[in-house]
Amino acid sequence: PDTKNGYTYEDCKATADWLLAQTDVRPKVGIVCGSGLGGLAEMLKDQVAFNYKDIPNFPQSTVHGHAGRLVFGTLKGRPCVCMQGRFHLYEGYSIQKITLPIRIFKLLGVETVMLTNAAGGLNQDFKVGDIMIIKDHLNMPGFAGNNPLSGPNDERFGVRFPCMSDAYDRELQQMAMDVGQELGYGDFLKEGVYCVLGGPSFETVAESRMLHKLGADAVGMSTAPEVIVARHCGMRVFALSLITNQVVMDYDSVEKANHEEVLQTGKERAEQLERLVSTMVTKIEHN
Ligand code: 6GU
Repeated sequence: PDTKNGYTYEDCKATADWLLAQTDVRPKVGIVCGSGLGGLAEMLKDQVAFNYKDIPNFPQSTVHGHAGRLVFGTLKGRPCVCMQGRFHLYEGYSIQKITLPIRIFKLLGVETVMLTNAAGGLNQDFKVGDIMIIKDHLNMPGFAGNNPLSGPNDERFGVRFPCMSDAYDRELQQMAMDVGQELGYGDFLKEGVYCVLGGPSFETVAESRMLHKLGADAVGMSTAPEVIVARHCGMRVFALSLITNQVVMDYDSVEKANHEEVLQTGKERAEQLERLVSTMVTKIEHN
């Protein structure tokens, strides 16, 4: 895979301008769909879609369950752009490459980024099928120096040392709770801290116990790097995890994490998760 790790402002601008020349949609909301959660993209009206392989500078999705299309369109009249399939560290791409689409969002005019993912539940009160509103994250690759903002900083995107204590927009979290209640999702709508690991191997029992002790409620392999890049360039962020499996926390368990389980649960709850996000899109105010 391509591991080019520096994309200049001009690289991003070239990609954004290439896209803007081919669609009249001027999205205010950018959505990133997680594993098995790409159905949201299908809800867009008057679609203009691009395969990742046709977009200049774009990586390609290599994971089963991820389609690999950038879809422009409207959700109940609101202009949106949606990544149907995202990029992960474990695919071998640099962290700058997996977060490139977020900067493209910014240059397309996006003001609010909404992300979804499939995650394993660490919080013992969570059940498979719960939807977790992400209120904060633990960025484990960042602890090891793998941060998407490593390298020269371009002030046209943001400051050298961006604040992350307010990464997840409080108002949007509250809106999700309210909308979720209205839709009758109260029983399975939770909130918590998302922990990202590099993957692709799932956690050992010792690792899962450690993450739980550190304050993580769910664990996955995405989202936090994208959130960092989105906050760096001043976009509002909202993110949801679908709890697709309970992480194995003891040595007696006969459960084993597997990708098929992740995709199956995704299918069952996906529609409700998609309705939550699309309803929120119609309520978000933009300048
Ligand atoms: Cl159990 N772990 C990780 N790291 N990612 C996941 C997952 C588990 N379930 C879905 N995605």
